[in-house]
Amino acid sequence: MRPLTRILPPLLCSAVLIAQTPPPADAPMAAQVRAEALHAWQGYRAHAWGHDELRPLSLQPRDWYGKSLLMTPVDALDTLILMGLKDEAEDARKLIDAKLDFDQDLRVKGFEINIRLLGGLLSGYQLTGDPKLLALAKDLGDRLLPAFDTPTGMPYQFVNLKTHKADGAVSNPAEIGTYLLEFGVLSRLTKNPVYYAKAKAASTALFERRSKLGLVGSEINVETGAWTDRSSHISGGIDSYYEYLLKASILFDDADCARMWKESLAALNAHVADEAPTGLWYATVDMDTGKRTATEFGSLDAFFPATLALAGDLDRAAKLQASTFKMWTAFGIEPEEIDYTTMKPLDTHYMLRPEAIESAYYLHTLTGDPKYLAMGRTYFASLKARCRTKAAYAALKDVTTGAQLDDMESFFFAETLKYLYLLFAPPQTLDFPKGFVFNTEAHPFRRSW
Ligand code: DMJ
Repeated sequence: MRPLTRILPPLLCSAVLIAQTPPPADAPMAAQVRAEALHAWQGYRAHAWGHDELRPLSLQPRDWYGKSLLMTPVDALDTLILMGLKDEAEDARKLIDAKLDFDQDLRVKGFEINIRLLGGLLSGYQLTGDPKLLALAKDLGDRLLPAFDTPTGMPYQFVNLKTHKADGAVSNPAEIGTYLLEFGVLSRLTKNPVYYAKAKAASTALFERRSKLGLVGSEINVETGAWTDRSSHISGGIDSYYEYLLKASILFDDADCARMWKESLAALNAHVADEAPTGLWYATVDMDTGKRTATEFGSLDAFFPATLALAGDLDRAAKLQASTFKMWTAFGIEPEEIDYTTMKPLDTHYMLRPEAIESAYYLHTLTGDPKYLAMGRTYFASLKARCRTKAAYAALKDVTTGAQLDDMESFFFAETLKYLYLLFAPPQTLDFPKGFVFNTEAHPFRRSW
């Protein structure tokens, strides 16, 4: 049995209504999610084993950079473990041990490689104790470090894993500020402070360039430190910069990150939040004036109820989650982006994204309210009805027509299936939030060392 009182991160949670009993599980639903994860994994296993991803319609493998970095096995490993898919997890771990090699002449995107591969290797190491996974993580961390060699300390977007040449000076807050957790865990596990020091310097340099309103823009030059796009929002390109300030404050008990998070959150709620007739949303505004420039909201933005809930603002989290659920049910599954004033889609893709499900999982865990289980059943039914293919699961090109896309991103295993499973699984499956913090790719990092 879980302890009766849920212990939340001590940080910002004074106003939290703590669920007094562990939220109930739904074992039959958990079993169904597990069976669907197995279906998708077997598709990958049969048609794309050893490659980054499976193309679920043509049944061809896809490698992001021409050569495989085992994106799907690394991203899926901890999900397979948590689901108790022991043979599949062992196969994935052995493949990673035998084949993953970062000594390759590949120009990679630091952000994606960090959250998926470094994150997956570190959580895989923490869950299995396999020292090879930590050695791979250290090797990868060392190869990502040269990206931080800039006049501002904010990293370039790209780095070559072999030559260490870095490029891509015009970056964004998410790609600059989403290293804190992985680099911090790597520092703790290797007892080498350099990784966290670099990541924290980057996030701090970004924070210091906030506007007078306390907001950041969408694009910044990491060589000059000048903003090249001053529009501010919580969506893709900025999202996980905020998420990591909060999570680093919890995972590393970092008071600087806590201060930066609190100040950022106050600015977001004062200038970006929009109480519209259709519900609570977060808009796009000018970072200097706060003037609203767009009323777009999308599937990526749906991470924010989880972040608000973790920070202790359950009321606002619940309100925003109600809005994102409206966005999901209006189309039978959520589109990539809508105009929330008209509820009309602006981008009709659904990329198998996890954020709405992630937020339902956090809210269910933190409140025990069964309405989030009901939401989860809707999410699962939509996914199965719209995205399931003979061999796996496919993204959607158009949520209004149901046309599928030949694409199954590795985050479908790392995040979408994991959060859906954890939502229904018994709470003892993962001691969250007391024992773990998730990185932005849903890799759970232990809160003890
Ligand atoms: C994931 O790679 C991560 O969650 C990232 O923070 C945002 N995009 C995808 C999932 O939608």
